[in-house]
Amino acid sequence: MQERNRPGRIVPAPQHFVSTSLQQDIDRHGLDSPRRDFLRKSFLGAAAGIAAAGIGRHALAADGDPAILEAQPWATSLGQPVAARPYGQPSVYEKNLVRRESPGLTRVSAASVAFAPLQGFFGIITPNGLHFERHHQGWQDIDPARHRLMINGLVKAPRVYTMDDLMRLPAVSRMHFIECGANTGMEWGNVAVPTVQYTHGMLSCCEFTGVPLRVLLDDARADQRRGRYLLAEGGDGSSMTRTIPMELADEIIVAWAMNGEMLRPENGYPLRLVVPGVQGVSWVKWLRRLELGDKPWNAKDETIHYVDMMPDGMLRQYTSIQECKSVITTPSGGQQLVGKGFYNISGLAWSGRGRIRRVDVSTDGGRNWRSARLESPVLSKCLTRFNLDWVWDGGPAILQSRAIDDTGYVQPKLAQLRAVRGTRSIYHNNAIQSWQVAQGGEVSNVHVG
Ligand SMILES: Nc1nc2c(c(=O)[nH]1)N[C@H]1C(S)=C(S)[C@@H](COP(=O)(O)O)O[C@H]1N2
Ligand SMILES: [Mo]
Repeated sequence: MQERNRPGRIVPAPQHFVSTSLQQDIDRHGLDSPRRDFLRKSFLGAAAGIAAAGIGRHALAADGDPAILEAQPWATSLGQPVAARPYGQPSVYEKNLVRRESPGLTRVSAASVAFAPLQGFFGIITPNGLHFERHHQGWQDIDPARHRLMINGLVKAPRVYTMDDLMRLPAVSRMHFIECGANTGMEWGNVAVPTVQYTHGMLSCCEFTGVPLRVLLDDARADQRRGRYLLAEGGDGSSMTRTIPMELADEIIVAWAMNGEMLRPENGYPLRLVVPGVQGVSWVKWLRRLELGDKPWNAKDETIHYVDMMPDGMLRQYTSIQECKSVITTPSGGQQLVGKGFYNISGLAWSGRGRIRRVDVSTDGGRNWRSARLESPVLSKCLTRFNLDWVWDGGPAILQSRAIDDTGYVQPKLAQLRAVRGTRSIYHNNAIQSWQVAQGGEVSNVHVG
């Protein structure tokens, strides 16, 4: 089962996840949300515009508020002991923030995708338990003692490594995004899904730790002249094999860790390939073999799948780099603004070719643009967080973000992308996303030329 969404099979927005996400966003943005109150207080004094907008209530107006007048149970009782939960868990109040499967997208859940809840993330790092997951034949929890990595092909000294062998080698740690080539693939023809979780949630970003591929290739005495393409093979039942051109080799990591701990089983434990800037399918999980060759392999996942359908019906092969893209994560589809005044527009930008240079934000559907603040760090082939102050006048608005990377490439409008790529593709939709804010504050997914 592929991330396939043939014409006529565009996935509608099933009613139940529209309401789930609304519930979630009422939790997140409703007046009763503890986070909202916290945000209101921390905004105070941050900028003159915010003070004028009057986000927090004046202390006198809080008169009669039990949350400030009465002693709360957490202030008058003994808390839980240390290690009550030996492996930490999120607050019960965050239980709606979970990975979600898009109902009807695939026939079986073992060959499917669970989308990351981008609307609830801060900064650029994806928590391990909320990393998106995409499997072609289900996930496995592999015994590391029985896992091996073989290096063969155009090498003078073929090798087999145990995990212990690998973890003795010099390691590096790098922060990179991973995006499935099919991310936003449901939106080529028409509005298909309601929230940023489903439009852009095949996207995550971690600090990965592992051994540079170069170290292993040197150890195996790779043929530098003839060895031009690497075949990466996974240990699961999907026979996942991908061709990787050696021009990319310098940045590739054979990784065992994400965000400071061993990989999660869903994400390839105990070993996965990290191929910065390249679509997720090449980040082979449960990595068991690397074979050096002199030409592309034309494996099943690079001939009938993971090819770009062009307007003339031809299929374009080996378009592996994820081009520059961005999306506003809040306010975003399914959320509800709670009255006019100050809001922080926040989102993510990334490019498979390098660093983000600038992100412009429009609140009027692309007529006027303002440059957003890029929060540090701004790293190559990594998510970049952007923020922009916005005072909502209570009227209709269309929010868009447009990223520019350090090659000068500008993220295209939907109409520009469709003019070149048509509407029948699945992969590599990096168009500008539009969120419509209605008079009443409801935010929804719309397509704007
Ligand atoms: N062995 C193996 N590797 C794999 C896959 C798979 O099914 N099997 N799925 C690929 C696809 S299509 C993507 S988008 C990424 C998803 O990585 P994640 O599940 O860690 O988010 O893994 C890739 N690596
Ligand atoms: Mo993918």
